[in-house]
Amino acid sequence: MTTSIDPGDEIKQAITSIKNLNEGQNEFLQAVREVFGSLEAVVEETPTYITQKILERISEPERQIVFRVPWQDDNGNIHVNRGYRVEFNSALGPYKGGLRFHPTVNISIIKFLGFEQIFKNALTGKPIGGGKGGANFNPKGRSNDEIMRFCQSFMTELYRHLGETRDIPAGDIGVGTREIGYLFGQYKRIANKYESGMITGKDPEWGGTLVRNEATGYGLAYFVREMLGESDSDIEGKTFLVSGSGNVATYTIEKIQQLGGEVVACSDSDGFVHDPSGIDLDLVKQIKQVERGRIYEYADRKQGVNYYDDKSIWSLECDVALPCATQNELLKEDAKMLIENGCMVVAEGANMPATTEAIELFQESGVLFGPGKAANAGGVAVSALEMHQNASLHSLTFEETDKQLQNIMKEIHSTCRDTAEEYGTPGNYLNGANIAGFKKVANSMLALGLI
Ligand code: NDP
Ligand code: 2IT
Repeated sequence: MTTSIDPGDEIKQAITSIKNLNEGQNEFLQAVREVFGSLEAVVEETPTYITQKILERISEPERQIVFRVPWQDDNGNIHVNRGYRVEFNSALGPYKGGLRFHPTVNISIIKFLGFEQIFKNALTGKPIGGGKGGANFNPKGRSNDEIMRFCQSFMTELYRHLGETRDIPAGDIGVGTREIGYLFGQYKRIANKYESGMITGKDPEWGGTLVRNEATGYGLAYFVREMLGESDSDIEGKTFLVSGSGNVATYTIEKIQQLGGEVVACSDSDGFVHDPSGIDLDLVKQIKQVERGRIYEYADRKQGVNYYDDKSIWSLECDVALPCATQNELLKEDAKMLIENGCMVVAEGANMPATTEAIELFQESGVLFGPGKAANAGGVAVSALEMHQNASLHSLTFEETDKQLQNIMKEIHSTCRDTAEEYGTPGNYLNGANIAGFKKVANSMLALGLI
């Protein structure tokens, strides 16, 4: 097909109009630029994406819900937080994506996460659209009762927008099995129905799926195994750095260790511990999951461990770096240190943890880079399995679900690798993930008419 369209120019123009419409939403614009940066050849091949304004439509949420969340602390003081749910795209299925409770949450953060989620969910091959939500609530230091009251207030407003065929939340930063329980309990009470499939990440005792808790971290390890396999290498004997010590970090460490890798550091937002003899995961779980404490306590309790709060975890030597904490936690300077120290592979457990400049450096230096929308898709993929199991009233064993997770991660890896190759950028998983995810969603949008 001949065309007068200049793809690079069209993409630039679309980015400019999206920027003008979303002034100051830096994280969202970063995510948009990162995806659109991979699309030149795609738009050249299919100019309909331009004439049908797919770039503008795909970057505008179908619906954005912002609401007041009033709650009372244990001393009777009243607090007001802001709640969000961005229902971004439902071309492939009902909105699906987590909830984040963290003081930094704002519309830009929720929109970047929702935007990423659209393409991540497409890569899983499951029939799920993209959405994200949360609140600028800080759970740190809050009692169990306070957390429960907050979750109840949050769900009292949000419940009307949710449902197993409409919008299905799950966890993210600050939202784990405990919070999912309180959220589900309040939904059940208001809606007066036991609608298991309206939320995922539930405790397997009452409707959850085995492996969902571990899925993001395990999935990341499986993805890294595939990446290393491309150069006939494997996890056994390699040295790993894992940032964070929450859900994703913990189960990444667990699976990497089971596969024979040596994890020598992990962190929280205050600092990191360096344990050259290998991270003792039982101790991390005791401190972070049982006591809800801080990672410096690890160094207090184990000999030969150093704690640092004045330098970056990425200054340590490693073969593989796995950022699993938060967005923009791995900067250009960090990338430089990792490359100088011989790091071969970086894969994102968190969403957008590496800055654009850091990614560019990795790619220029031949470091294999696995983007979050592919590498951390195991969490939402097992959420989809949870929805399936809820709908069919049939529960799978841990081993059965884990096997499915391994197959899904293998499939996502080969999709990214093959798509990158097909579009002339072999080894560029970022392009592969962006192109494969985008095409699936864009083609479905075209098929559904002007939506
Ligand atoms: P958790 O709340 O369980 O853990 C978050 C971890 O990251 C904690 O160790 C936390 O430390 C640290 N962290 C949070 N904010 C910052 C910050 N500003 N600077 C440094 N460290 C920080 O969340 P998850 O493990 O679930 O999520 C981690 C990442 O993985 C997020 O990017 C999330 O979006 C992504 N993700 C999560 C999935 C899931 O299924 N849960 C699925 C796919 C991606 P501290 O305790 O000090 O705050
Ligand atoms: O970023 C993510 O993929 C998640 N927080 C999990 C979403 C989900 O619906 O399981």
